[in-house]
Amino acid sequence: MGEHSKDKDLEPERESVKGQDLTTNQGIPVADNQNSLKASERGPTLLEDFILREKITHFDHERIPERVVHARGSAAHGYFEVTESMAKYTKARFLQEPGTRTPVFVRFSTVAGSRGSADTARDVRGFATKFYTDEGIFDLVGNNIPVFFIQDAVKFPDVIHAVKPEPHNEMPQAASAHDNFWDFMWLTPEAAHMIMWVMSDRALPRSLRMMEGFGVNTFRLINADGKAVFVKFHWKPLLGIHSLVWDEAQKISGKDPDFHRRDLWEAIEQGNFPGWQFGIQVLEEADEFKFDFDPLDPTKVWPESLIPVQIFGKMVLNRNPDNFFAETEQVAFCPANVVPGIDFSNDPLLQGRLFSYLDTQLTRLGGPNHHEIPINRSIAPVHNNQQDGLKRHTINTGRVNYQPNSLGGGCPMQLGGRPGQPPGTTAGFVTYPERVDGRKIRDRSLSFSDHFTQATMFWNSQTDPEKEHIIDALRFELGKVESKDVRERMIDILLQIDQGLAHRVAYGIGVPVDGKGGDATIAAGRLQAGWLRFGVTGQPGPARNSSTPVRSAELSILDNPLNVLRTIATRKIAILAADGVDGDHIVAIKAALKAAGAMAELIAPTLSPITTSAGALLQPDKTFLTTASVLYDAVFVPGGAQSVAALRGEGRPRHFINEAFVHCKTIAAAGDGVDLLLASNIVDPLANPPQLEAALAQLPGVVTERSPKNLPDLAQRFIDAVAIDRHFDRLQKDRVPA
Ligand code: HDD
Repeated sequence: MGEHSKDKDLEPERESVKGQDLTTNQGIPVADNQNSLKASERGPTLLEDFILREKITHFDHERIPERVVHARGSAAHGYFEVTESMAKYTKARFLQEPGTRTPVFVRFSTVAGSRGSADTARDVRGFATKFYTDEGIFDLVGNNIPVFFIQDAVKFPDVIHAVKPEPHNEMPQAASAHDNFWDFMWLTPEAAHMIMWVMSDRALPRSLRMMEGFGVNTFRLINADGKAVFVKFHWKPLLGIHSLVWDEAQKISGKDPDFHRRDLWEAIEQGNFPGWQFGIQVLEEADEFKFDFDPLDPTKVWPESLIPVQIFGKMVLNRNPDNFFAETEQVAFCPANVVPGIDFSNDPLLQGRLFSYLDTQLTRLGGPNHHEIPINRSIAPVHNNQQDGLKRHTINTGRVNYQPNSLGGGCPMQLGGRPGQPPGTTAGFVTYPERVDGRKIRDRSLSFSDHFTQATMFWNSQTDPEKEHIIDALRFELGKVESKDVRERMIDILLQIDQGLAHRVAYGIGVPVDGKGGDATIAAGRLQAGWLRFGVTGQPGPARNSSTPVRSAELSILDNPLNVLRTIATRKIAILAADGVDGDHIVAIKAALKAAGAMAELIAPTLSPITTSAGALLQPDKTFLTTASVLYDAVFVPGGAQSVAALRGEGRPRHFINEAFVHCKTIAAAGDGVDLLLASNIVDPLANPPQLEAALAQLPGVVTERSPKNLPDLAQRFIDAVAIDRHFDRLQKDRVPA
């Protein structure tokens, strides 16, 4: 780019800052922001330089403590819309009328990593939604996994200490594959179900836009008649549920640590607004004891085959934040923020959460006034006599700062007990008058003690490829554990879930399970002895739940009813090309992809325009240096002998295809493009000497056309294959390491 065009680029910016002269924080105009005040040109800097001091002081204090969990996050604005009235279940005003829209701000996060850690770590994802309702803030602070590691909040600091980097050397970052985590896990049998979820592909979302959300804890809804029901909250993604594979996730951590943040940001910038359906599972109070899992136990799901999800609304995220710090970083969610018509259950995990969030925010956001930060402000007017404190922005007026008062006309006045109100009727938030009777006790209900039945149900509900991924994940995680005892005890835990699973993992991590080692009952005895020795209470009881189904389709990703609708909308397709490419192939495939809502990027050896065989110029979007196959959902290689010869001559394009193949992605080629596939070592030349090309065409998810007469037909076959997502049925997929 020449000097001239550079200057031109800058012009609009200069325009936009006209009238915004640089000032200090006191509004004093600044004449020179390039030089500090010195005693002569080469002399010392003067203390008097208030401009320098103010600027450096502010900079020195730019960092605030990161969240102790969920530090790494990405967020967006949007709206929630009621599609079906919820009046039957709740009096919450924002849920009454179909069509009512409520502004929301949603922050997604990983749990274990620091603020700067990579997006694609194996981890639970936070899914926290702030509803700015006209009756105040409702925060639904959930995750993308419907259960949790522990049943009682008193164990939260321990589970988090165990998963975070080990305290002596601060390693490993954003990873559970270390001794402390798995030591805690074998001593925490209630975590067995959650372990299955985090070892599954649920912990590797393809996109924040393609994952479910769950409120996890059990809440209550109360209707206008005062009738209460227990509920679980659900978000169901309109794009379906999709995941990465582990090798890909690890590589993305290096290639683009902002992978999920960028994906969300770009989708919204491009107008591809992500959406979710909002639903609830409802359990009548009368049915509290109907099932033999306890509905208050946060390590259990309510299987959807027993209690279906009813859909009542939808959420759309349609605006990126203006400023990351002001919004995404400073937002403060709290499960205790509920509006009239929504209330808590006695889930002991939820009860502890009600305390923790505001408490942690007092430190993180510097005092008791962080509700005044713009992103946290209620849109319903706030009137009370709370005052002062660090960082107070509100200027309270008048002399009266107490209630009840007569000098201020009684204002602000509570809503209950007003003159003329019939006794017993109260507006405003009223806690559900649940009857509580009993002795104070530090113990756990026996109904919380079946830790393995639902873990087994989760395992049984997975398809074969998903089971393989769980086995691989456990082999990876436990394979990194140095303590032999911890590895052995974890196999004992897995034996309580499924024998086959335990044996496969044991073999992978060198734990012998032959003879008595592989017997679930004997393993249970070893675990009991260990738990007793290390002071664990709340061990599993003898009985297994019987009303839990053997399997439930919504627990699988591949079998999930949400994935019935196969769409390639917003999927990213790589087109590999060099000089001499057949431009018609690119035009045809791009048009078809666009019509299907997908996005295509042209990848070439350099960013210089490439010339098609017909002499047209095409501008590449990326090069083989600046991008990688792991950042795409599928690959297309157009024809053009010269282009294909150039790509064959380089290592990177062949690696690109080979890697996409290993990750089970769809690969298509037209004309000479087929030769690049043949050169990429995805079919074994020794095993298939004369029929190499025929063998290629047999591979699931490989779409080829040597002499393409009907490009739209090829494009349609490509799109159909991309819509299947991964082709896990490929034989020998691990034969070639990528
Ligand atoms: Fe938590 C943050 C979700 C149990 C204590 N939690 C936090 C966030 C999410 C969750 C999504 C990030 C919010 C944001 O984006 O700012 N937490 C959950 C879920 C849980 C859960 C779904 C189980 C049902 N959490 C839990 C327990 C405790 C906490 C049992 C403590 C007793 N969580 C916190 C916290 C955090 C937090 C320490 C850190 C930053 C913050 O709150 O504002 O208070």
